[in-house]
Amino acid sequence: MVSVSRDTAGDASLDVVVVGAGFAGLYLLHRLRSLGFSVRVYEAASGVGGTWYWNRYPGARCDVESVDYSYSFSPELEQEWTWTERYAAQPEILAYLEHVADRFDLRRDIQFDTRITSCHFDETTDRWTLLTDGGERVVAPYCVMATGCLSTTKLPRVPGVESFAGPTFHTGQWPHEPVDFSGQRVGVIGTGSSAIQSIPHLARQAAQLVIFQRTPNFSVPAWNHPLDPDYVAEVKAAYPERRELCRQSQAGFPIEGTPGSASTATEEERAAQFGAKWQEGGLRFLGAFGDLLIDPAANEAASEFLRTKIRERVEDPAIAALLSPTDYPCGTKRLCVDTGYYETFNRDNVTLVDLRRSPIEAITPTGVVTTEATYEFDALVFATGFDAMTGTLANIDIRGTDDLPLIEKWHDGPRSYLGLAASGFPNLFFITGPGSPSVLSNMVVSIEQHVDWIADCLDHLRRTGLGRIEATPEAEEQWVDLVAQLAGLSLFEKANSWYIGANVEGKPRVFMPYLGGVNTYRAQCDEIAANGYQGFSLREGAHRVEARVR
Ligand code: N01
Repeated sequence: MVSVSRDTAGDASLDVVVVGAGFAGLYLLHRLRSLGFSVRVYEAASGVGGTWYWNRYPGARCDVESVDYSYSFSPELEQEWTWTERYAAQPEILAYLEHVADRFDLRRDIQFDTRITSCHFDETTDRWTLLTDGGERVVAPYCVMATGCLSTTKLPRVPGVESFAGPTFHTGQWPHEPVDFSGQRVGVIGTGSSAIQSIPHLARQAAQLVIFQRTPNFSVPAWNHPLDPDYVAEVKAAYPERRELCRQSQAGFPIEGTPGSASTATEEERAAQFGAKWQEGGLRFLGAFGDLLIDPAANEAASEFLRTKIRERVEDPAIAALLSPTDYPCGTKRLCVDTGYYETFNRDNVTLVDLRRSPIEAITPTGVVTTEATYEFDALVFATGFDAMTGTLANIDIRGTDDLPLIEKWHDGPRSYLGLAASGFPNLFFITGPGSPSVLSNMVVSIEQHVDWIADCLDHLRRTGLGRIEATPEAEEQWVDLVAQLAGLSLFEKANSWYIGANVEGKPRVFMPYLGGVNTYRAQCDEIAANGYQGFSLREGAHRVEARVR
């Protein structure tokens, strides 16, 4: 356990407090500890893993290829860990993170089963005071929110939602023990990525599966398969170059070259390219052409290609039509990656209910009532998503200078500088926060970049004898404008997605991720640091963080 000193009030006192022990919190703890900072991570779960701790629903799997969805900071770790499938399933990713926690001896500085409920900045001491749900007070000059982008689950706002008498499950809070739906009548609400991954599994087990769909999604096959040992050896031999390609790419994947334009391609060229990318599978489809998320006509060609595939995979044309999105451009809601999703609707025990035609009126103790019918169930699965990107931060009472609540500052949408910091909230950092590439990139690449930037920044402050860093209102304003401008150039604002907060009633409609690409973003962050943390005001703090040898 970290040797936590106590201040005069007897509160635990650290250099840095980190909230969350997922991919971000684990690496941050390792980096900061190596630099000699005293750090403690607070984690609500009973174990490490973040999103991969909670999302244990059947079929949960990453949509980024496993060899790229992994840390690059340790060449030894890269060589000793061997991924077994093209897209790793949840248990394998969790095992990887548990291995990382053990290998780097991280657990001794993580306090599990502890939720941070508030986080207040004290301007007289330039320190953050955090309260835990167990009543503990923690004081530190620096605080980092490594709370993840998709960690606060959301139930549908439907009368009686809590009244169902049988077991209910949310995909984002799945039990640790296997759930057996054999012989049961099961209802699933939602058809996003989590539903699309779990539905084929649920359909194989349940006696009857009824799926309630409000908005159909586009999905591309994963073509998942065990990894060939020769391929793994090749990847391991060339990891440094592969990682660099990821860092210098648009979205954090090892892609060389720039894709052409669908608008200038002929119909035959488009068909050939879409076909080739479909065969490659997964998110690569959106890389078929460079203008798919910018040009409406280019996107419509891709969308129609995907709809054709749905018609090929689903036997009943009426069901295929219901499953085919027509009112938003493909990719502007997260593209799903599936294994046998559409084919599941060819099964006799599966029913699709169109909520646009007959919305849910209520959930009752025995089932779901729509405007047209009543469905009785033994179990209900909510695959209804998350209050993404800001929900978890909003659930913590975060207050900056002048006691300003973050939730009030972000009332009309999140405002940050680089997605890393916010003016009025000195010495507070977000990892993959709103305003950074985050969810539109390979998260591990973006997390490592943020962790390294923050660690270098804290080291710089310590070496220069400074103790307070805060984004200036002007820099923040410019950054918020840039993020909005980039979103305006894209098609993303045409969809009611969680990227734009549309899935949460009352949430401001603001597109949250930065669309300039991880390559450009990294260069901007590096330049800002090299220029003495341009856009931040730095000064001596009322505290001093001393270098320690650990
Ligand atoms: O959540 P979602 P998710 N009545 O918000 C529906 C990542 N992820 O957990 O679209 C009826 O996408 C809602 O309908 P609508 C990935 O980034 C990755 O599936 O709002 N329906 C929608 O269909 C993903 O994007 C993987 O009309 C209601 C569904 O519930 C993100 O997590 C796997 C409703 C929610 O879909 C979130 O995915 C899983 C209501 N009142 C997740 N409220 C990988 O592959 C909501 N819905 C790595």
